[in-house]
Amino acid sequence: EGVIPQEYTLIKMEVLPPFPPKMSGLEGKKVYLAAATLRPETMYGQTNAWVLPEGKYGAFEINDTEVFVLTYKAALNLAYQKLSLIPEKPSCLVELSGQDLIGLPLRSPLAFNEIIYTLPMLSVLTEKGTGIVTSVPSDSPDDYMALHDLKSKPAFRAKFGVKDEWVLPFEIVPIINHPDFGDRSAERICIEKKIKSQNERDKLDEAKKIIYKGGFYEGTMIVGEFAGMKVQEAKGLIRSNLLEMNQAVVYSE
Ligand code: A2H
Repeated sequence: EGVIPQEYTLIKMEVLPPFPPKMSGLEGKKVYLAAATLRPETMYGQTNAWVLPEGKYGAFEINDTEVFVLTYKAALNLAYQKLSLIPEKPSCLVELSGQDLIGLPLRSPLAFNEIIYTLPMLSVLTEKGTGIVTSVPSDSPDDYMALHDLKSKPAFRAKFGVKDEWVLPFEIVPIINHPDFGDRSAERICIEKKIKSQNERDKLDEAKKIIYKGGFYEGTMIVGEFAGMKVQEAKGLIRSNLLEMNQAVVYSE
């Protein structure tokens, strides 16, 4: 919690009907998991969304037709940023746990995978962003290790009721070429650092730092509308497009 405001892009990950029983009251509305990211240029490589299983979430009315699933804290911030049906007051239609969200099928902007699923990650912080994270295992060591854990540990899937078909078909999607770590930089650094699971916090933080620098300043987009362009230049263009298409909104905290 610093004093410098962090500006995120909230990616509107559309929940595909039919909704599960707890969410049946939302039928007829456009419902989105709102994922906070600092890397909108990586959205091509999304393979899933992450929630904290024991986290508390809600479905909040943003306007007459749109509902965002996120934490109460994020809904309150959004309400002060003019994104709430009731001005300056979150309007919660239904309270949901992270566990309730696991398995929801989503359609997310720019993702090459047409349908992706909502899965558990134990390092999601409910105090940061929206408590919803979109997963890009090509470029995020956290995302890579959490997906690796789910893929390689059937007992971990079983514990959270995760079906094989929500996880096993999803492979890394190369999207950015990193000068030193190639086009699956997160996997590469996790192997080099011998990171064994999503719980190795210090090693993962170190891995993130190492690939971020080169990736951002010298990385090149290898897919999408801006293929061939440096990440540094493409980032703002991709973000503007997402905002213009109403597939994302600005969020600061
Ligand atoms: B980033 P900062 Cl490809 N709990 O998006 C844990 N992590 C969260 C979160 C939460 N509540 N909310 C957002 N995040 C993640 C993409 C990405 C991200 C890539 C590479 C690095 C990266 C895809 N996941 O972040 O602490 C989100 O993951 C590296 C820092 O506010 C968000 O951007 O700086 C980032 O952490 C925000 O972290």
